[in-house]
Amino acid sequence: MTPGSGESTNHNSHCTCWNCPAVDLTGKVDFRACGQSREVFSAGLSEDSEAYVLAECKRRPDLGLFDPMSITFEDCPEWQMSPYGYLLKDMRVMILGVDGYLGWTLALWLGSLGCRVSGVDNFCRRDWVKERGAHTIVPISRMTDRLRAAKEVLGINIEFRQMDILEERNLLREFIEEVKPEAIVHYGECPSAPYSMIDLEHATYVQKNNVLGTLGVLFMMRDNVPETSLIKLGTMGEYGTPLTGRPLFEGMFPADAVLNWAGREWSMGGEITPRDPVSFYHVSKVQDTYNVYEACKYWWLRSYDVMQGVIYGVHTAQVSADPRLRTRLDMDEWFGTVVNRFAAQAVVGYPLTMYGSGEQIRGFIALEDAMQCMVRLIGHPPEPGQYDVVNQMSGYYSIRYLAETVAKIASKEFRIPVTLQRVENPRVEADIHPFEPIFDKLRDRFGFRSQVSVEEEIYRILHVLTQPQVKQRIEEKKHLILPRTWWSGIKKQVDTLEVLEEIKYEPSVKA
Ligand code: USQ
Repeated sequence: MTPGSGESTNHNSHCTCWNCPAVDLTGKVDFRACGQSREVFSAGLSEDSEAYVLAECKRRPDLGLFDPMSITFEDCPEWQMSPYGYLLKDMRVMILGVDGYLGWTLALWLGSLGCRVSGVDNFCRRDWVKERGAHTIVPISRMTDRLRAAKEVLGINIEFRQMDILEERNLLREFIEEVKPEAIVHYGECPSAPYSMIDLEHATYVQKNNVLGTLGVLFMMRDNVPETSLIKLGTMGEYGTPLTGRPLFEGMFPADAVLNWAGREWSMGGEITPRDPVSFYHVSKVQDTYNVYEACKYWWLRSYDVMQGVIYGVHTAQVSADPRLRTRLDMDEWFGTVVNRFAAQAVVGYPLTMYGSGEQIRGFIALEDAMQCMVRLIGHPPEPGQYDVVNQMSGYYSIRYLAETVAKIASKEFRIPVTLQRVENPRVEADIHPFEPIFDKLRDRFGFRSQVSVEEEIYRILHVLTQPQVKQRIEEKKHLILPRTWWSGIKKQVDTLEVLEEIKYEPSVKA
């Protein structure tokens, strides 16, 4: 993609030092309110009020003490225009989980925009996948080789430390003190619903790792970098798929939402919306939501909680620049997400595995689009004490539609005949349900415009997966395609319910 083409770049020009992580706020203020907006705070500064707040800039100490609302990003030389709006010059961004599918991709993306990227990881994603007998089908390099290649090919230096953010909190604390990140992106959690449903041991592990790991990060931020923004990965799956069909708002009810009961009415505006998570993994994300929300309320931390849809894809300009820079791609039942799995299945002639009716609907986002969203959020930090939620997806589709789309592209562009199958659904999930996600904020407030269509990204995935070395790696793990992790606890491989007709490529009459 051409960075910036057709996108909004001025979404954050009006932000002021009130939002800036380089600024220390000082003064006589009431720190007890969550999400005090600039407007609300200013309104409280009446003439007879004793409250006041002043800013001191760590990057421009010569300014002394000043009114934090007096300088906008547009006016500040430390904020410079990028294809995604203003970004702090050499912004220090720390990525927790930098070795993962998203973490590694984001590190390269941010590095190529001039950010000073640091990252931590304990390589647990590699271990979990290995534990299940699987492997990433797109081969990835060891971290030392990745770092070297990032420097050689893209000129990016990534400051990496190996550590477990839960078990080695002292190391993380030291690293945060040393780097003083201006944004922390938290990808450092176990992302798999089926992995959390294997047995008690796995459920416990996932919840402990995710919830307590994040809790530690919050305390460290309170003590060391309270002005830094936390961009925390949540999931659309926190909301579930309510059968009433009520809209899935972005984390909190909008101002005009009303609860009407027994002839009385209450405003619901600003309250966290109900959650109905769909696995013990998703429950861990709901617990995170409350912990992050509370930390913002108690300590004036600032966070965007990113409810990301199902991610798919292989491509960004940086990961495609060299084989050593590739990010992982999983296709096993535990760590492969559905579109990536379907593409892998198509390549080796395995009937695409739609669970149940295949009519389930989910929000989706391509890797490249997800990266764009993250940069926009980093460049537009929340206000002090602000906890906000974005639903990060670029569209929603049924599983069947996606299977058919993979089949059509495989058949038309790669001459691979593809069959679809319906298999028993090992999960407990509604397979016929209404779905009305609201995902306006990233577009309206942060200027996000999707740059890649589902068809385009599926083409790119198939292009990579049809390479002989990758295809061979799929063949080697073909036996891990059919799921055997049942939410009910039964131990057996799912059975096929129906095999659908092969989707054949029909050239248009013109062609
Ligand atoms: N599905 C199939 N066939 C398959 C695999 C999945 O029909 O071979 C269906 C599932 O039943 C489910 C949907 O596809 O309805 C999505 O499943 P998935 O495995 O692609 O994704 P999920 O388990 O929901 O989790 C993934 C990520 C997780 C993230 C979540 C976003 O692994 O980290 O939180 O997507 S969301 O689904 O919006 O909660």
